[in-house]
Amino acid sequence: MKLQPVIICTVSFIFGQIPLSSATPIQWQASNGGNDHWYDWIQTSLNWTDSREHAETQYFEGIQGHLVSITSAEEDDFVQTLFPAETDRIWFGGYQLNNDAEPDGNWAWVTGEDWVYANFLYNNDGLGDHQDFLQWWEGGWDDAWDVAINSNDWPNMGYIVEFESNPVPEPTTALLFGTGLLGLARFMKKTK
Ligand SMILES: [Ca+2]
Ligand SMILES: [Ca+2]
Ligand SMILES: [Ca+2]
Repeated sequence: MKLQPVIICTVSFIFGQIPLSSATPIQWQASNGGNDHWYDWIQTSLNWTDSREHAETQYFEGIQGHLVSITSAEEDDFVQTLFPAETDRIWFGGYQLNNDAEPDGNWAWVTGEDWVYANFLYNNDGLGDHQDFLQWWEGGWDDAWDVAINSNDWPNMGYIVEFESNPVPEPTTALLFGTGLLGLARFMKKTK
């Protein structure tokens, strides 16, 4: 019983080190028409450039992350399930090349994927000149300046990270597989 305070202190110390900003990534499953990629909403007050770098330091099941690329209406719909619709100021991995003024467009994804889909709230004329970085804003996409976000004004700010590949087998699958091998080894030993 004397150990209890030590345990409580240790537990709170450990949990104090875990970023509160990140939940477990959620998979857009192929069985639901997805690509089996994993996505997560990271709550930070970083600007777009720093969020891009931060996303690339994120790993899930050994897979490196990147700021989300959204290349279909279906992927857009899935990404929107990761945060409340009324949430503003969430960075996505789109940016404008060459600091172009609107309506020039010239949008690109951090992944180099083709810009084949967009969901801007306003028509091109309403997009901001030299606002070159893609964010979620009041129910749709918007271009924004590359500025850090005041967390007092925007408590749910952050970015979406995407992990491209399928993870390693679930522990239960690995365990079953291992148990199967063990059974096979025993069977072969017996039959020798
Ligand atoms: Ca994507
Ligand atoms: Ca712009
Ligand atoms: Ca804008």
